[in-house]
Amino acid sequence: MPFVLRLKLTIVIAACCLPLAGAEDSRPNILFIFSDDHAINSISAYRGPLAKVAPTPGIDRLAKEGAVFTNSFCGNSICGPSRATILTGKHSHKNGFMRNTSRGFDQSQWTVSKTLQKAGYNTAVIGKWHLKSTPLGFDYFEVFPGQGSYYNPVFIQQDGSKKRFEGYATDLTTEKAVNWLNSRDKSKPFFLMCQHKAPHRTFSPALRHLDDFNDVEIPEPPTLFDDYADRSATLAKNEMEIDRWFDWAYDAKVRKDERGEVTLPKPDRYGTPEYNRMTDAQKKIWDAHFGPQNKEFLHRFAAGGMYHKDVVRWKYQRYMKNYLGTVKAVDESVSTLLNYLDKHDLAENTIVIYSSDQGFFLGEHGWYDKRWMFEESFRMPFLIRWPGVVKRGSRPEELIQNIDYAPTFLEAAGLDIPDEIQGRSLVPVMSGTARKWRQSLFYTYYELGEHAVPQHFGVRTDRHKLMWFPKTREWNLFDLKTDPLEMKSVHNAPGYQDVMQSMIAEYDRLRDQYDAPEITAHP
Ligand code: SGN
Ligand code: CA
Repeated sequence: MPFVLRLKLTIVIAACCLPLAGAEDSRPNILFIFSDDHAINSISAYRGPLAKVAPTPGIDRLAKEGAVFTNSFCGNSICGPSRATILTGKHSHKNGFMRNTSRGFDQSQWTVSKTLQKAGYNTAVIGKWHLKSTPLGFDYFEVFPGQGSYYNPVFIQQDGSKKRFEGYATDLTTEKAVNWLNSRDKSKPFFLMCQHKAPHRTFSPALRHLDDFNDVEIPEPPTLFDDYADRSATLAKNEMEIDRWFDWAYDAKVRKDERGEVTLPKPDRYGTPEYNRMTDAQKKIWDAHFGPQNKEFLHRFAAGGMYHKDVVRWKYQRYMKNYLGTVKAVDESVSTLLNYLDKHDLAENTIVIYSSDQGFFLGEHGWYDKRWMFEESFRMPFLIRWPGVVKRGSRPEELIQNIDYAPTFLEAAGLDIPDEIQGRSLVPVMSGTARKWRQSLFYTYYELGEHAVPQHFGVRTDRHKLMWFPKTREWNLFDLKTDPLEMKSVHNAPGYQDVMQSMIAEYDRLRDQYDAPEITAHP
């Protein structure tokens, strides 16, 4: 049977089944596996520069059995806002959660979890939430307070109490997701958001993965030593460079009490909160890994044999090995959950998605962190398996955004999409029936200064990207075909004036379409 027919049939059956108590509900389950700050360059299904040294076989299984969306983006590259957009299908200015510092997410508004729950789905969210207010629209939740911790983390229980669990955050989140799958109401389809803390800063791997990259040299990005020329003056003012901002103890894991007489240059502001949370037995494993390597580094550094760039390179290797180490447990989580579906005969009727709240800089432009509209942080991974609807091994190229997730879930569940939703269901794209799709994406970043990233707004087509920096009143325009690394703005280049005018017009059209506030305006 053609998939469109099959889909329609599923929806009809679902609609018929809904009111009948006891009748089987055949609507698809939705398993949404989500992580925090996972850049596509560290997922091998995206075939990026790290695919060889750090493969992700668990996530790649989704690519083999489903689709990898190769042009998937967020609307505002920061955690809380991305999550609020996923729940509401709306850009930040419409759902009100514009910054991580925004007041608690307004739960009185429409959300996809409330709607699915009301329509008879058994719903749960486990792991990172980061929207401050108590989750609503979930039959079950167990979430981290704020950012959560990697080792022996605390989870907020449904009765509001806080409970500490011994173990590693990613493993515990997976375990709790599996426990919930076992104990859920099996007469209903489920919607489960399994949301990991990893690989967010402070990039702390499961202890079993600490040694995994010991003998590996991680390839450096070509822009590791970017000088920020030819772009907005705000770039050089960033506070997220591995060189000047990657903290020695906090990020690079060279603890103060390990250094003896050696003085390290700045930045050296923070301590090692994750280490302090460990049991003695856990610390022993940590020390066995980092201890000798730190000793060797400190010796070389003190002997004067390392020049400035050598130190940056050393920090980059240290950063990436830890970041990729945390990804390993996330990847194992995906495998565990897929195996669970197989074992319980759920794989055929469960939509599985892997995504992350935004991208991340893995040394590109010399950076860690995200926020900028540059490709590495603007892109979100999006892989989906849905047997019978999504073509196995497909790689759709349409421009998609996190506003599209909620309407996709609704269509999958056979529900109407309210007019107020700003995104579009991806079902026609993944089933190959979309006749007309969007040609451009709208971007907004409203935060006011963490990591010294300025507010900026913009539009991206498949070929060009326009950015507007209101504070410094600068435009930047990138030709992604001739300059994929975004090293030179061509907003003033004579050959680009027509493009510039049409991109400004497109930006204004999108501001109007999405009803964006004055703050995004330009003169
Ligand atoms: C914390 C991090 C930042 C990070 C933000 C936002 N510092 O403040 O480096 O950019 O979170 O991340 S840390 O010292 O607490 O690690 S987000 O994913 O939650 O948006
Ligand atoms: Ca994040």
